[in-house]
Amino acid sequence: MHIRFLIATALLAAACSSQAAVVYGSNLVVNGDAEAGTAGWTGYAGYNLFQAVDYGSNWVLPTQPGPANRGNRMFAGFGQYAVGYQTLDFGTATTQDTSYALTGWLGGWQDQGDNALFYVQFLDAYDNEIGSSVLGPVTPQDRNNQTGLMYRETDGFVPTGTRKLSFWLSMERLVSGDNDGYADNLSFVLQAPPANDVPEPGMAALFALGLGMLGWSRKPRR
Ligand SMILES: [Ca+2]
Ligand SMILES: [Ca+2]
Repeated sequence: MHIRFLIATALLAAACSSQAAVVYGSNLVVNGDAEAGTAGWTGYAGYNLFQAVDYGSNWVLPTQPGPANRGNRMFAGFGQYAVGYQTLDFGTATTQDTSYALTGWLGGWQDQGDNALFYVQFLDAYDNEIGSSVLGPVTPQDRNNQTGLMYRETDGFVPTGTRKLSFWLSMERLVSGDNDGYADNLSFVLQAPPANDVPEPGMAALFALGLGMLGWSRKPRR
């Protein structure tokens, strides 16, 4: 009897970990605040990966416009075009009426037009883009020609059938040697559909299976 219980538990654990399921209410961008350098981000062939730089006189001062909780580092461009991305696979499609909030701080240097974009792709199981959302660019006019970062946000509903997300951060250099497209505190958060929607059928069934087998295995033997 013990074996069956263990198998049921193992199956349940394996199914739940591989069917990662959709995570609500927390930031799904890995290292969106640059505090871990460029960890979590992958470069794209033919482009430079952006860099993580310390707040300071070469870039944005700790006292210049930007997030209050900016930490020690932010992202800055590198070369003429800098690109990095990360992809998250839920292993299952998002439920209808799942909504999202995309937020971040973007900016640049003085009156230079160098800028940053934060772009999210909604992908189906075959990596087709079935929707997208973007923050930026923040222009020198937006910043009153002041060095710093400005808060941007947008929200909406996740396209039905979305199974993966790809987050893209890119910077474009328009003036002088440094690529002064800046970004920090990038965030993408999902909100669950209203409670009366049907729960995730796969996991519900697996839980029922696991608990059913557990109950069965505990029946006294005589
Ligand atoms: Ca930071
Ligand atoms: Ca520049």
